[in-house]
Amino acid sequence: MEIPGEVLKIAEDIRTMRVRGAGRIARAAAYALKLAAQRYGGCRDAKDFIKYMKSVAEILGSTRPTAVSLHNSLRFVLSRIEREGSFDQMVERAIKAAEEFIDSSINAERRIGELGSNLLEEGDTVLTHCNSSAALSVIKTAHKRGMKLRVYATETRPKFQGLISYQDLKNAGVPVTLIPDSAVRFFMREVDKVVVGADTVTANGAVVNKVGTSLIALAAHEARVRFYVAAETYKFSPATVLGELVFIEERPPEEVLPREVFESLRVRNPAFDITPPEYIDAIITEKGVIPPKAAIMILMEEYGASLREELTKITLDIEDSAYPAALM
Ligand code: RUB
Repeated sequence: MEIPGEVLKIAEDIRTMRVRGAGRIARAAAYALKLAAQRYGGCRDAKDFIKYMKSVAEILGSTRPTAVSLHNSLRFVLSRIEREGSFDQMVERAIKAAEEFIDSSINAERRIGELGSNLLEEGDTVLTHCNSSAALSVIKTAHKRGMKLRVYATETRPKFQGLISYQDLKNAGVPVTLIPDSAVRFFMREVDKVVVGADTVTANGAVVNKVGTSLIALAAHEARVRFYVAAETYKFSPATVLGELVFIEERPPEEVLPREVFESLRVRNPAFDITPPEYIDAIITEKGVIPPKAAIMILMEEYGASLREELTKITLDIEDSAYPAALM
């Protein structure tokens, strides 16, 4: 079944980071599924349609491996299609579910801004890393409420997403200064709060975000500066409840150095790192501000039924195992 060019273009835009940031990626993927449903040209058979939508989801899901938001948005739409009986109902449901996901994602970002802004105080200096719409929503909402803030935005090498944050904050009227990533510890003594985003939150409350985040968390911890993560609940990873590890994307060396230089050098370019829960004061979600250790509760609330099903399967597998139970 042919996949429409516009859908493949969205996948390519995510892969090449023309569309980037965990929230935007998730919304783009939902939109691509909606387009795929609208442009479907195969036979009007429910099974064929599901197969087609799954193959579209597979292409979209393979574009950026770390952000669980992408997979959760695909799962959100696909699981709703599967509940329908007829072909027509499935197409209609795919379009509605994609729109529902996009709307709720935008609302979640706004709500995170409202809840997170309560954590900031008049006169605060805030440091942010990379370009997170959720983190910027916190800062911009506080600014809109009349709070006087100053912001340090890290450059975020090698892709310089910090410049996007800088421009966005400047446009919103927030006083902002750009600093090199390596200057974070130097400036930490002036910082009152760190606010960053997340690509994935694990069941134990660890946060996967742009590489460098965990170093910033260490510097904040050392200086006793509060470290907040702004993350919608669809950035929480259900697979980590079952012990799955988060795959960290490594991007091409061309992003670090021009080809003529790196050809003689060995270069590695991880896009994300992991900040342990011990270094995080709170995660700001649209459902409330939670301690990182409460991540499992969010996951059970969001995915409880399917997780319980998976956990039962694991138990059954163990029971069926030839390995003597007494040795387990
Ligand atoms: C972006 C990044 C952002 C999170 C959260 O990385 O790490 O902090 O995705 O962003 P990249 P948001 O530029 O490699 O996609 O809050 O906008 O979802």
